[in-house]
Amino acid sequence: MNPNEPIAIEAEPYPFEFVPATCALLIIDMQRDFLEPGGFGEMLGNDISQLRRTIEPNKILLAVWRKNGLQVLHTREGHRPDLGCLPPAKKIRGRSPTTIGDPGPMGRILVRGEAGHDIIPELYPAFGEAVIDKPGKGAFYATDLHAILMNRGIRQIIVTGVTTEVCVNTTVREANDRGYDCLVPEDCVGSYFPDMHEAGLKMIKEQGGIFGWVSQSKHILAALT
Ligand code: TIU
Repeated sequence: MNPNEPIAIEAEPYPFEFVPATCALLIIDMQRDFLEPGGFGEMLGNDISQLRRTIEPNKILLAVWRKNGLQVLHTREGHRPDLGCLPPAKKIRGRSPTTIGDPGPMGRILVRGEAGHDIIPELYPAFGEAVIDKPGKGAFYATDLHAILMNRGIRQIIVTGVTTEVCVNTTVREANDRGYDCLVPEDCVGSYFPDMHEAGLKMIKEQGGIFGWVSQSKHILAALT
């Protein structure tokens, strides 16, 4: 594989052509509080198995991506310990008795520095991989992600992680508006709600790929190995 040569892979609504050297793998919010038994997500009554099925495919994709010397970035959703970046509306929305910033099963919920806020060990960032701490659902809002991608010459992004219709979808839309091509491998993204997962993917690839492309990790792996 020559990282400077374009590769085309099977995708919907049509093949995705990318140049590996200028394409980043962006792994969204694979955090303990969303994915682990006993975390905030499960405490709210969500089915974490729908998210946990993405761990293995992400692990394989990440290993192959790293082996090829390609760019990797990770995000975490969370807030300053003083909650200065937590909008009051976000704090109260959901009407749960326990909300963001409160003590939870793995420390204060979605607060930076707490155990539950960190990335699961299976996909832990390696030295040199940027970790973007974001206060919103999208990875571009109030972060330096766009600057980092531009400084590194990145034009295309493979977006994986959780959840399909919330943080993955919002990030793909933000990236699309900034001129990036996005590919979402469907086995590497997940939602607590299978119907929302399907809808989230459909929204990306409909209308001729209005926000990007949808594929499967096996097609990316086949192109890289
Ligand atoms: N990362 C992310 O998607 N955060 C969420 O709050 N997701 C939900 O589905 N709630």
